[in-house]
Amino acid sequence: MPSGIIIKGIGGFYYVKTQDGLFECKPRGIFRKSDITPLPGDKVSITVIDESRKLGNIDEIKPRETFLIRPAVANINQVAVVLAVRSPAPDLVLMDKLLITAELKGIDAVICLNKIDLDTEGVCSIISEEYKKANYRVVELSSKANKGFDFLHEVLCGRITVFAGQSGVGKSTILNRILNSWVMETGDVSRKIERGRHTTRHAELLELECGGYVVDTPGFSSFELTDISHDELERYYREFSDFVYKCRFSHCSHVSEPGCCVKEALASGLISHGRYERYVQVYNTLKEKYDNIYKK
Ligand SMILES: Nc1nc2c(ncn2[C@@H]2O[C@H](COP(=O)(O)OP(=O)(O)OP(=O)(O)O)[C@@H](O)[C@H]2O)c(=O)[nH]1
Ligand SMILES: [Mg+2]
Ligand SMILES: [Zn+2]
Repeated sequence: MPSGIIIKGIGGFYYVKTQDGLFECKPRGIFRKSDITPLPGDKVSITVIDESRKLGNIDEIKPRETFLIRPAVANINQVAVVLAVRSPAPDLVLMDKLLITAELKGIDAVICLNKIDLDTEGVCSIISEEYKKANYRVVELSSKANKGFDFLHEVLCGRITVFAGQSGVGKSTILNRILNSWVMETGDVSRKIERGRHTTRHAELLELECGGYVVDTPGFSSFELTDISHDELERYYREFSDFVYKCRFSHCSHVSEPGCCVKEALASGLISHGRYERYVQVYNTLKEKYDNIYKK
């Protein structure tokens, strides 16, 4: 039984990339009965029905390492959070929420600071320093000025990466550039990433020549955290991890308690003010939500 990875699903058919090429497959009836829907990114075993016409059945879906809901895609191991230095104005709270979600799901994150050709105010270096301090890799990019793509290539090879971020920051433009230079020909249908409002809501994995896959997603205008409570928020800030367990109170929220080591680290410049202030903002929002549910 050949095995492969689902790169795309359209109208009940799934396109499975195997060593012997791309197969158009139907899932076996058993999946419908057990309520399991195959997803792009799923690693599967198939039975070949017709070798020459490349048709098959999906027999088995391997356990998922990770699972995203929007877009619905499995086995992603890296998220590239894209932000523009300008146009649209950077929404750092939205970016932090995406980073928090990645940490929660155990997906590595890299930051793509895009449209650096528009950076006349030094925004790029401020944001870049802030997130490097928080232990994130930052790729400074411009599709227009053709900058940063060598480093991006290095970051993407061998991983399954989803591009996410605010609407209009340039995700599809980056993906198109990748598509034109580093993507394998799969003999597949669509060969151009759509732009703007019509961006497909169905994820498609594009295979890189150097190994690995990339996935475009429609942009967010807002994004709410789910499955996280205020008292565990600290876990999803990489740069807090050396300090949180040293606070005087074991349940320190790092907002107003005395003897807080996170605040000490902030005062000595080891944690950036912007990230900390946004932590407090996100914390308060989550706490309010909790109080509204449980304290009425
Ligand atoms: N100046 C400049 N403009 C860019 C750059 N990259 C993309 N743009 C422009 O930014 C706009 C939005 O680009 P898209 O690639 O559609 O953005 P997106 O993130 O895919 O947007 P959504 O699909 O809505 O989430 C387009 O008008 C692009 O031409 C860049 O590096 N520099
Ligand atoms: Mg797009
Ligand atoms: Zn504390």
